[in-house]
Parts: sequence; structure tokens; C-alpha cells
Amino acid sequence: MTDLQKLAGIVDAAAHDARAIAQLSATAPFTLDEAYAIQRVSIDRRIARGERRVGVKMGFTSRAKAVQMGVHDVIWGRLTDGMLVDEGGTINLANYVHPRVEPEIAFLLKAPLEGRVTAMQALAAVESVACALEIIDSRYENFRFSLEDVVADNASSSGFVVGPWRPADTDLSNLGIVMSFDGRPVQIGSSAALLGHPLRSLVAAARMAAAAGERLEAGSIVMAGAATAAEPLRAGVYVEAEVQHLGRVAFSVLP
Ligand code: OOG
Ligand code: MG
Repeated sequence: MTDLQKLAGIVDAAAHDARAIAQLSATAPFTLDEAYAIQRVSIDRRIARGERRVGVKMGFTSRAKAVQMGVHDVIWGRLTDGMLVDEGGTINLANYVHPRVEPEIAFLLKAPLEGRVTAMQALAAVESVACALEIIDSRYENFRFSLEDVVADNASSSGFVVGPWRPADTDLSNLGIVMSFDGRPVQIGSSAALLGHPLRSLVAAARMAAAAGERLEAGSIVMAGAATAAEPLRAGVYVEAEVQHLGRVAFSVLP
């Protein structure tokens, strides 16, 4: 077994068992390319257990997130159907290490996207757009990591909730975003915080996936990243995100 496979096994087991681990790079430093290889192998393990790839998530596409986590490079991770949380559904904190939630925008693709594409080409591949919530749950103790660590840990992906799909021609350039806990706003932002325009996040997703030999497939979902900082989840809370013109998306945490 190579070191990469061993490290992928460690991070996958931590996610599967909802157990915190020390940062992988603390004992065995690895490069960013190796971090993406660890991520791919860890996702392959989930696929081997019966999960299915459904898309891609982008990370650190807003300054709010980069500042909160101290990581300033855009990253990406892989989404599986096992991470999908039903809209209006309920999650149990027992299945997470120390989950946080953040408001996002999701794209559903009707055509594949690969490599270097323009924003117009990216838009032409979009079937519909939606407001979304991402549940991130770093497997590292205290939610602290280096760039390489967080990439190896599939960009902290844990769950995602997608709201009602809206037409692709919705103007996404500067939409107000409010995330509330029990009806009280906890984070407020704008879609313009995502690399200046959410479509730029989709463009980056196509380019970064191609660097790993992947293309964004028709029918897949791309999460554009959080426009605001993330908030820790707590038992019993009702979480809702509202994005101007895109509607609302919500879920609850079991008391
Ligand atoms: C890494 C994931 C970042 C986003 O939307 O920026 C991310 C983390 O914050 O733990 O999902
Ligand atoms: Mg996110």
C-alpha cells in the first residue's frame, strides 16, 4: 500500500466514523497534487461502498471564507449522493464531528464542461440554478488545517442541501443572501462575493477538475462555494438560507 492510499484510508475512516484526527501533514508532508490524489482515493473508497458521484464543490471562492479559515487558494472537492441531505430534512449531530453550515449557490449542468471555458460557455452548459446550504465537517481536530490537509479531506465536504431549481437565465451577479438560525439572521452576503460572479466559480471548477483528468458531467451539480463565513451547527436549530430571486432552502438539526 502506498502512503497516499494509507492517508486516504485514514481520512475516509475519520469521515465514515465521524471522528476527529490530527492533521495528516503533521507527520507526513505531501504536495498539493498528492493531496488531490489522496482525495480521489478516499472518494473511490466511498464509491466502492456503493455511493455515486453527483458533482463537485468549490471552496474558498469568497474572501469571507478564506479569512475565516486562513486558506487563500481556491480548492475543489467531490460530491457523492451519500452527502445529499433532503430539503426540509433533519440531520443528527451524532453523524458529524463538529459540523458547520454555510449558504451557497448550486448549478445543475445540462452539458459537460471541460478545461478552459469562458463564462458564456459555462452559462450555456447550465440547466438550472438553486440556493443551497453546505454542511462542512473538517475531520481535523479543532477544524484547523493547511491547504494540503483540507484538500486531502475532500474540502471538508459532509453534506449539501439544494433548494428549488430556477431557470439558468436568472441574473446571479449580485443577489442578497441571508442565512438564519431559528429565523434569526446569522450571516448576510452577496453572490458577488463568489470570485466577483458565481459563474467564475463554475469556470474555475471546469479548469481545476480538468487538471485532475476529470470533466464536469451533464446532470452533475456544482456548488459554487460559500459567500459568507460558516456557522457552527447546534442541536435543535432550524437552518434556512434565502437567496434573492432563488428562494429558500432549509433543514433542521435533531434536538
Ligand atoms: C473548507 C471548505 C470551504 C467553501 O464554500 O468555501 C468551502 C472549510 O471551510 O472547511 O466549502
Ligand atoms: Mg462550501
